[in-house]
Amino acid sequence: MTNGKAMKIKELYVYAHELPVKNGPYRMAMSEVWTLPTTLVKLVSDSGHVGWGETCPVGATYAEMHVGGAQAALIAMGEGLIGADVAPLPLHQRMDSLLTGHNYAKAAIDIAAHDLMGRALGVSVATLLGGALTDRVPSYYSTIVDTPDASARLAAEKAAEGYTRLQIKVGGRPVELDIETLRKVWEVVRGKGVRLAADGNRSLPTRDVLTLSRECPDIPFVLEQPCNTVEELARIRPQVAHAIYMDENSVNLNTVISAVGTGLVDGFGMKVTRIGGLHPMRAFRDICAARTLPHTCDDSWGGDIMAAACTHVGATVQPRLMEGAWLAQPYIEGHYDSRNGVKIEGGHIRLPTGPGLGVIPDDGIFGAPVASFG
Ligand code: 0XW
Ligand code: MG
Repeated sequence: MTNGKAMKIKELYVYAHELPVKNGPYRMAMSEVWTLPTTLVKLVSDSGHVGWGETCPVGATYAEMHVGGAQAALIAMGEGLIGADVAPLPLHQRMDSLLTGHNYAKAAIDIAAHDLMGRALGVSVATLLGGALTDRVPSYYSTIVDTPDASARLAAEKAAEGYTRLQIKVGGRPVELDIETLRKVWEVVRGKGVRLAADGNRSLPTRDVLTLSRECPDIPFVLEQPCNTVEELARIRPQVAHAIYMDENSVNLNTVISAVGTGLVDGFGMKVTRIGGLHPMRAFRDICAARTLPHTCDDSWGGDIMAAACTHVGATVQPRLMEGAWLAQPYIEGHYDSRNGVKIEGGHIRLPTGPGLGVIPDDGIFGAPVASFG
């Protein structure tokens, strides 16, 4: 119990851990990755409670995030966070007073603080975020950039497993191949209640997006982050028939507000760490709800801590707007928590039970910390 007193951070530990890609590589339009170094944060409060956070960029070129940057930012803030209030508003204020930007590093602290508060109060992180609307959160499956036949085979398999949404990676090759891929995928999933996203991961010239949309007028995919910049999205916006979702460009709440306010996009692929953690994610969720915009609640990669964070916030999204929580779990061997590891079953994720994130890493799994404070 906290007896109504503000809890302060007493100790902060940073750990490094490697997550090899099962059956790698994971291939997107402009990058492929074989193993992902992840960064874990453990907070201990003056009340003796513990909380875990995580941040794991999917390589160095997916977005403006880098494992070395995450660790450097956490180390830069470490000493200044000792004595800070774990409640999200004062905590974010303290982090912003120590370092500008670096949302993806601050997110690890934010997630750990939510976990700690939930455990101290005996409630789940979903409860702290406003309350779960479901205990079974939909995930979605993301293919890699592959041949049309291989993508269609996988799409059929995943639809049969129970996924209600499939994200087909496109880009980095002649657009004709992407068109053929989307056609073949549609042939096998049509009528099965599966929503489709064509994710270009910033790679397509506007010319190719226009061709893709023009050649597939009958396939109801959303175009997820097809081009590199906000300006390119604005240029194609009036010319394409397909809905547009923003992913990599939505780097903070300010960008989100502009994109929503100007009607630039129809939804978002959102990453908990890119936006700065669960506290800003809650504001993002509510902004989207105000304009009836669907969105995902994922991260770019990560183990059980990240998976639990995505699932908890995903459970608080109105189901009709919830596009799914993508997890790296199908690409990862094993779990941090051998009893309560977060899993996708039948395309859905059971909301972890237990206070906080509901996931507690097994003892000693991350070895010695790379940095410690307090
Ligand atoms: C499919 N994801 C959630 C996993 C990779 O990190 C990329 C990302 C996306 O939607 O771009
Ligand atoms: Mg995406």
